[in-house]
Amino acid sequence: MRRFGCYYMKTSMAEKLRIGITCYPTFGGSGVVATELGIQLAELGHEVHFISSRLPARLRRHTLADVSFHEVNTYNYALFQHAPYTLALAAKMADVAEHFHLDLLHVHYAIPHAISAHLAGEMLGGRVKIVTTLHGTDITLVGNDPSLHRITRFAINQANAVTTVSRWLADQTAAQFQPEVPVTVVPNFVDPEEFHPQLGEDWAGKHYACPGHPHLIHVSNFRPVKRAPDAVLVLAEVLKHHDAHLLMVGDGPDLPQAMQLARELGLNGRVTFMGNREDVAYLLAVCDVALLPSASESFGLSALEAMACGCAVIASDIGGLPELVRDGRDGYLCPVGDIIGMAGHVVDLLTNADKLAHIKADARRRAETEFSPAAMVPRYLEIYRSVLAPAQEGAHGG
Ligand code: GMT
Repeated sequence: MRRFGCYYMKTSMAEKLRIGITCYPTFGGSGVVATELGIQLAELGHEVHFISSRLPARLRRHTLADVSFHEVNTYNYALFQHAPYTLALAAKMADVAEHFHLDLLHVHYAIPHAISAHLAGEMLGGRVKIVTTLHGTDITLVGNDPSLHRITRFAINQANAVTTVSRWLADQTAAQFQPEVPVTVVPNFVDPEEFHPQLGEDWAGKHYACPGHPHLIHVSNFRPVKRAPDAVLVLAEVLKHHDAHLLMVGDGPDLPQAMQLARELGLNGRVTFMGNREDVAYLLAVCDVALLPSASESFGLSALEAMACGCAVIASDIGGLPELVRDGRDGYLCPVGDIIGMAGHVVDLLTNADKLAHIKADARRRAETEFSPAAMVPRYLEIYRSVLAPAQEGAHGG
């Protein structure tokens, strides 16, 4: 049960904003953050409209009483190779913004959402403001492809405000796109009441875990950048020295490879592949150590969710992860692909109960205090108010 009253004051009618949020509706971190932000804003009394191709995954668990969802439907004429989603989204954004008098559109992930928002803004004669949050591969991979670089830069520069989820990503954005607009860092956040260590205690699904064994967990979309098979290799190395069980949560292109590796290494009784799950928080809460062996990570939301559930995090020392995981305090950071190093830290933690307990508690405390909605949502609201300020002044003055 959420207790938002503890976090902030409810918004008065005069301060109420009407906000459109667009994100990918899948289990990806950018969609999760966008959804949680929308829920938090609605809890504060703002009017929130999600505009997306499907109901965002995390919104399925939420009662829709205080947020609206507008589905983008594409038209696939026989002449087209692909239905034009970017245009359908732009048209839907403009419709929703006009009908519900939206103050702003907050889009998560530049491609194609920031382009659609710009088009919607143009259709409405600039009456709706645009805030774009860059999440990672929209800058480092997709937006950097020669076919999309120019339009990504254009979209960034058309926004009224741009945010990134880490300092590292802000630096990457500056280096690769030389933005002409200021870029503000607003790190991701986690709801410490939804993700907390006690969740596992009375959980009916406990049987997924193997009682009596220490538990490792890897949660990702199993894309190559996550290096999910490395988690299996770490487990194999750990088992040479200590008992352990690994939960592999999520689905994606590298899942078959990770499963095959587990079979080849004879780990079948020691690793459980669980697919996509709605109860990730419960799974994290019954685990001790979360593994994030990614090759690139602008922030690492799954590390933060693990920390909130009291897991120590063993992660790659790359991207925005060092801004989240303090080496030696919330877990350990190792070079990408350093299986032996990662396994060594796991074994060290599993054989040293006091150290593990300390790190688990520190990780939880950091998530709860420094990466909470209370810490981050006001920063987004400040950005919203700053982009709306000139318009509001004009409206009052005129
Ligand atoms: O950028 C992506 O590949 C997808 C994106 C997502 O939707 O999950 O992940 C990025 O955004 C997350 C939320 O801000 C971050 O926690 C992830 O670190 C980031 N992924 C990468 O940078 C690879």
